[in-house]
Amino acid sequence: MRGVVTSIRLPRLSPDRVDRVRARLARELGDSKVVADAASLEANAGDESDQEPILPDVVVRAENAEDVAAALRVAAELEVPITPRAAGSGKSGGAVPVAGGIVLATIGMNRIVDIDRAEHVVVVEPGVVLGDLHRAVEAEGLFYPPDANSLAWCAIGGNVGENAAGPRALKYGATRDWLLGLDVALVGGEATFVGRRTKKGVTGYDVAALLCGSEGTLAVTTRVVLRLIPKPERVVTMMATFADVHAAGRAVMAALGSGIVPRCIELLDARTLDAVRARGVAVDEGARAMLITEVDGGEDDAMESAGRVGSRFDDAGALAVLVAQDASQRDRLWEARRQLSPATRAMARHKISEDVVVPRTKVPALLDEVDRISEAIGVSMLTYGHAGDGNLHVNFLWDDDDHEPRVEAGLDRLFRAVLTLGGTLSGEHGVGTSKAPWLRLEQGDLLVDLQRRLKAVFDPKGLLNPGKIFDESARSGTKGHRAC
Ligand code: 2HG
Ligand code: ZN
Repeated sequence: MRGVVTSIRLPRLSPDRVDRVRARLARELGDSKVVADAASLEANAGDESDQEPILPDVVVRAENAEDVAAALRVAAELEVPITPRAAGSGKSGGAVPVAGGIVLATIGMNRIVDIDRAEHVVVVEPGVVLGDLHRAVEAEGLFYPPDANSLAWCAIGGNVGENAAGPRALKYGATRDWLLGLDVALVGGEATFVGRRTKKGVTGYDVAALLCGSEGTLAVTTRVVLRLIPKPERVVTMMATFADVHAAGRAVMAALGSGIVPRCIELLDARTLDAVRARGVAVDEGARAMLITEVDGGEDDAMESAGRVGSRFDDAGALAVLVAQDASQRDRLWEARRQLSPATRAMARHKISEDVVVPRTKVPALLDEVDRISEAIGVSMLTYGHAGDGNLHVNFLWDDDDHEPRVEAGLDRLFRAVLTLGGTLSGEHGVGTSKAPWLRLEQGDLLVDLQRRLKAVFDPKGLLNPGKIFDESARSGTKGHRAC
């Protein structure tokens, strides 16, 4: 059973209105694309966050941009909430239809439309799975770096909505850094292209950048234009173990000071290593922290770069630094890393995983605070994540339902500590419903209100993905002590 800490429910449509909406959608789109059977509603109710799943009233299975526009037109005309959804792999409640209404599913729009080798551009529909995109462009000798760890099932539409990142963000950045343009449809059904298809372009506001990370609250993506680069010739993967997380934290800083930019430096703390061992990866019992690091580059220089980073790890007191000897060793290590989210979920009945960011020099201070929080609230915690970016997944794991208020208190303390350290609440999973109660704490009233006004420009009646980012009512336990 998942942990349900975030629970927001907005008023729902009356049964009469539900009937009207279903009938109208079926008329506009055809019966096969408009479903409301129990299994379909349930399959579109939740995501991978701690937000309680909520059933929509109807699901539109869009097959093309015209379907998306038609659903948005009906939503506007009948004034019905509409929540876009790609793979539903999000981790902050973004795809949960908290007001019921329509779920607009774009996962069926999964064509890779064009891979332009000359321009280093790929054009895809929003339902394309990230791992499929990687394989397709790499077969052409090209490379799309963002690599959310859910790449086997997450889809590009959601990646754009959340500005998804992943381990390789250390060298290559997140989705927004690779996004050139978008075809989108607005509430009401109007459609337009925003951004560009060329490498450079500065006309007008950067609306594509604004929509990327807007969590499906401003417009719905129907096509995505992404930038590519040549595939690196060689990748070297290293695993370094340490006696404690502080030594690992020092090693991260030493590696970053080496003059090499590794494409990722992933940290796993002691409890996380137990989960890795349980997945069949041999890790020395004395190791209490691990860094998985990768460097990439040309055939000749990647190995030399790896040597330089590895010797920084040795100087910082690594117990061992091992270089993956072949593709199968490397794949096993990454498989264990990429499966950490489900593997740690299996360690307790309830799990919440945060994605806080601190300046990377402050990673050891954050880890100390995590230990103090865990002790203070009596809830087991573990941490892993993208240490090179200072972006850590701090996990709360608990079995006893009655411990939920303790977790709430722990979350509040964690977020305040992160902000005090100069950090931000989310590095890659977004605000959604999960972090909405703390947004003002980070951004202040003016910025939050400015963003609400922007939202009203795109969606004056608040029909598109309501209840996300700005709704502060999601966590009853934290109400009352949310003042900045
Ligand atoms: C990761 O880095 C993902 O594995 C998921 O961002 C993190 O769910 C999690 O704990
Ligand atoms: Zn992550």
